[in-house]
Amino acid sequence: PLDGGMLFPRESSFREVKELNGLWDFRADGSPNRNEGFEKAWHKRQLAETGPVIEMPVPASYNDITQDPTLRDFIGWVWYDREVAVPARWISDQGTRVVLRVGSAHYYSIVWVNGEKVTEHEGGHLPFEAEISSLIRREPMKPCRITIAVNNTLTLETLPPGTIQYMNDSSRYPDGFFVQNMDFDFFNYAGIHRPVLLYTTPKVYVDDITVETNFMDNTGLIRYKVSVQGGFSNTLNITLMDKDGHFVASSNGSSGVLRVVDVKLWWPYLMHENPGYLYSMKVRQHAHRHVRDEYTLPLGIRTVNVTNTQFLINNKPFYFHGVNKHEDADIRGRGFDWPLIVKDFNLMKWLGVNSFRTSHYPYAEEILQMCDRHGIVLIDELLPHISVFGNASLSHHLVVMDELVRRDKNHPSVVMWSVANEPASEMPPAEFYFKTLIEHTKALDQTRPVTYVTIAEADMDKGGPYVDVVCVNSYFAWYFDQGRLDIVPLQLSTHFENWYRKYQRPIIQSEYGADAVPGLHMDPPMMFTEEYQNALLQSYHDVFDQKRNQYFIGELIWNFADFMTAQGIYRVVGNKKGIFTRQRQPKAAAFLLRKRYWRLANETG
Ligand code: GCB
Repeated sequence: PLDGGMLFPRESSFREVKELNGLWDFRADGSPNRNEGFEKAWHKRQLAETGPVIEMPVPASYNDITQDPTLRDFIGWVWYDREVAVPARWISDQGTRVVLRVGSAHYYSIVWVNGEKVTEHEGGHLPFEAEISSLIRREPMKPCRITIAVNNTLTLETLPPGTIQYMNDSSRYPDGFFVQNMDFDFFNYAGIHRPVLLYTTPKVYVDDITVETNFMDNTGLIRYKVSVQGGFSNTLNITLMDKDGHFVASSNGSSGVLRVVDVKLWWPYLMHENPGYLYSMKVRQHAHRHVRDEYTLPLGIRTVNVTNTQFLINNKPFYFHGVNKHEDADIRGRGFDWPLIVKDFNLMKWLGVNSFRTSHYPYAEEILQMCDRHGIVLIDELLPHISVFGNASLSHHLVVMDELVRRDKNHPSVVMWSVANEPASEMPPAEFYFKTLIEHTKALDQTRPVTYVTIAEADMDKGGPYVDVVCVNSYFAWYFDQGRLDIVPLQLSTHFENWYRKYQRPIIQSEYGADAVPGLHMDPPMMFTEEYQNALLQSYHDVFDQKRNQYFIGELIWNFADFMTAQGIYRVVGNKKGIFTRQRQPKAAAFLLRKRYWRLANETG
C-alpha cells in the first residue's frame, strides 16, 4: 500500500500552484561509467558551476532538442537544475505545506532541493512528489535550487524491461560500446515529460478523495471517502454542485453517500446530446469554525458493467469506436504540450471517436480530465511488452498498478484498466502473474473491469481466464501473409470465434492496421501505400460488422498518428500506421474511418 494520496494539484482559496516549466540547466553525464555526477556530487553545487550546461525546456523529451545524435540516443543519467524564488509568505507561514511535484520523468529519478535528497521514483509515466517546507525554511533568504537527475536505462527489472548489451569484440567496436535493446515499438524518449510544480496546502490538509458512483432510477449515488493528513480535523464538509454551480447535495464526515435527485449522468461522446456531464464536489476541512482547506474534485456519475457479450455504460450497450494513441510529436517527443493535446481532441471529435486506449503507458492527467469533460471513454493502460515474470517484476508491477489506480480512480472517463500490452502471455509463468495482478487490481477498484491486451492465440494465452473483456491485437496481411488481403476475413473470424468459444467474454479489437507512407499510392494496393492501409482496414471492418451484434464490442485503430520508434529496417523514420501523419495531417484512411465512425455512432449510440 502506498502512503498518501496523489490528488491533482488545484488552486483554491487555500492552495497555490507555481509552475516551474521553462528552461532548466541541463547536462548529460557522458562519462564512461555514467557516474561522474554522483562522484562529484553535482547536486551539491549549481550544475552550471560543475561544467558546461545547455538550456533544456521542461516539459519535453531532451532527445530531439539539439543537433547532437549522442544526446538523441543517450543512455544514462541526465541532470536538470534550476533556481526558484519562493514567495516569502510560503516561508514565513508555518501553517503552509510546500510540495514539489513532478508530473512524470522517464525512467528513474532522484530529486534534491538545496543539495538534499528529497525523493526518488521509479517509472516513467506517473507523478511523484515530496514535501519541502522545512528545507526551504532553513535558508529563507536564498533562492531554492531544485536538481533532478533522470536515468532512462532499461534493464530486466524495469517495467518496461530492456537489456543493455556490451559489445566486447574490440576489432569491431570501440571500448565500452553498448546498445540498449527493447521489445516495445516506440522511441524510448526521456527527460522531464510533464509539468514540474510547487504547490501549497495547509498543514492539515485533504490528502485523498475516493468516489464511487451509481444510480437508481433518477437518483444518483456518490459514495465518497476523504482522508486528511497532517493533524486532527474536527469537521469535513462536503458540498456537491452541478455544472452551473448550483447546490445539489451535502454531507459531513470523512465518508458517506451523496444523493443526487434528477441525476444528470455522465455519458460518452455521441451517445447523448449532453456528454461528459460533470458535478463538482467541494471538500472543506474546518477547525474551530474556520475553513482550513478546500479542494474541489470534478466527478461524473455513471456505471460500468460487463456481460458475456456486452459492455454497458449506464446499463446501455457501449461500442468502442476509437483509436490507440501515443504521447508523441516532433521536437518535444513525449513532452506535455497543450496545443498538441487540444489539436488531438479536435481531430478525434472530427473522426467521431468515442474512446481511446492510453497505449502503452499512463497519459498526463490533463488528458484524462479532457476525456472526462468531453465524454471520451478510456481504457487506461499501464505497461508494454513484458516477458520477465519473476517476483521482482511482479512486485514492482503491483506497486505501479497501485500508483495508477490511486491517480486515476476518480475519472469517469476511465472505464477499464489494462494492466499490460502484449506480454509474453503464452509462457507458463504468465498465468500466476496475471492472476495475481488482476486480482490485485480488482481489490483496489471494485467498480471497473480489468483486462490486458494480447496478441496470443486463445488456446495459447495463459492469462485469458482472468480478464473481463478480451482485447486482441492482430496484424493479418501485414506481419503475416504479407500483401494477402484476401486472407483477412477467414483468419480474423477464426480468431474471434476461438476466443469467444473458449471464454464467452466480449471482444475488442484493440489494435489492427498497416503502415502507410503518406503520399505513396498504388492501385491495386500494395503494402505501405495509402490504398493498402485503406483496403486492409476495410477488410477488417467487414468482419467487425458481422460480429457486432454477437460479442464484438469495439475497434481501436493502430494508430491515431505516426510516431517515432527506434531505428530498424521495419521502420521508415518511425511507425507509419497512423491514420494521421505525425504532424496530424490526414491520410486517406482518416476519411474512411471518419465515415465509418459517424455511421457507427448513429447505429450504436
Ligand atoms: C503491436 C504493438 C504496438 C506496435 C504495433 C506495430 O502489436 O502493440 O506497440 O507499434 O504492434 O505497429 O507493430
